Amino acid sequence: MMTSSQSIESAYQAAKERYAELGVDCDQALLRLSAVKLSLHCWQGDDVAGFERLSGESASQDIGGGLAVTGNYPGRARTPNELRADAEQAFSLIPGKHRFNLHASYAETGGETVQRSELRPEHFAAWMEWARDRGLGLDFNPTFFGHPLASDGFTLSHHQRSIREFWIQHGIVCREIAAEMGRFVGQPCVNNVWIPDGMKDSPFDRSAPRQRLLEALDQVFADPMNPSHVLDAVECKLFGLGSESYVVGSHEFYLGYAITRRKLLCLDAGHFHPTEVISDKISSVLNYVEGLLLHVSRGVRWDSDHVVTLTDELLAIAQELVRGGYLGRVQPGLDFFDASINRIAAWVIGARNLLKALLIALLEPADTLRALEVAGDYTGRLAMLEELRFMPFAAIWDYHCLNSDVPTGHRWLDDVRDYEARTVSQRTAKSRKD
Ligand code: RNT
Ligand code: ZN
Repeated sequence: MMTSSQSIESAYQAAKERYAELGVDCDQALLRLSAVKLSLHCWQGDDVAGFERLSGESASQDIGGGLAVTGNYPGRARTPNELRADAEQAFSLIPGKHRFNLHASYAETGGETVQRSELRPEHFAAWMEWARDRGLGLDFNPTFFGHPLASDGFTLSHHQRSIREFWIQHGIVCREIAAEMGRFVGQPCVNNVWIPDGMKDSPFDRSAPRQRLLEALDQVFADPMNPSHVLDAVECKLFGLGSESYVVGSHEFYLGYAITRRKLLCLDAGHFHPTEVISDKISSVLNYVEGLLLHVSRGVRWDSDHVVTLTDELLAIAQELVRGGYLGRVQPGLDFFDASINRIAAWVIGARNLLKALLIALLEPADTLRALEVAGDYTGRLAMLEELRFMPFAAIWDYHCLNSDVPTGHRWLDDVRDYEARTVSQRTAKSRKD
């Protein structure tokens, strides 16, 4: 009997020959896949709760900003150490070396109350040490929600100067924190600005909040910073819960901002009309912006943040990145939150799916398809694309997992269940460990 690693290797050899017949080099595809660094969002691990409030609050608390986490699966991370342990467990099941994406609300202040406008890099020292020790990159986000000064739905575009200034200051200190993170871990930290500002019902004045936002952002970004430490990104949105009629930071607002101020544009897959897809936007906006941050997510009806599955749109996003040669200019990140299933499994499913989609895209016979298209042979193009859907990419993926020391196939779930039995299920709403 063959051992499972032998059978994975022989399946790989057979699949590799099939791909070679199409002119595709599987080893090369895996090399390219290994270089991809995903940004794994911390907030799936604890339902976007952060550590500013006391632990033990119900998982479905209102985090504000129109963000709603539904579900009450037991065992959410309640402390920084639990979240780090859970993230490590997830990373151990995802092939490759990646990045961890933090929000300002995950500061560790040692029990002290620190205003968001006064956060400093030292409040993230433990995160930085943890990341550097494990060879992880870090990304960052100022937190413009879940705060009394955001409770009326406005932050950087607030009509009241003092509130606006509080949030501008928050934006400024977060950039400094992000720059220190990037310097410390030795890879640039993407600092992404998303604000919830908007209105439930039709505003009378759509213009003034946008002018205020523009000025506020210019103040946040006034200090030129070293791009090898921090890269600024701005995230647009069409509507949110409670901001159905008007969002200040709309697509056009931030597209213009990113172009004129040379920022990265963040496209979140769940932030557009239900039939609108971000895959078709990538090759357009990259003519004008230097780079993109992607929040790969899955919208379902009114929710923009379901766990990423291997959908046609996920494949289309991955294909755009590979076909357009954009992997060097686009930072792929995940953004979803589901509290109804094991949270570590949610991370692993989403991250493995994004990597699988990239692998499938890397295994396309690009030259052949381009030639067919240029020749006007759309019959051949369609036939080839349909054949590709049924190629043995699972054998290539398994081989990649084997070589990356992570479980192949569905075996990763055994590790998650084991960890759950040992650790996560021991957590109760009331106990607090560190
Ligand atoms: C909200 C945005 C934003 C958040 C995170 C928590 O609609 O997508 O990216 O999900 O900052
Ligand atoms: Zn997002």
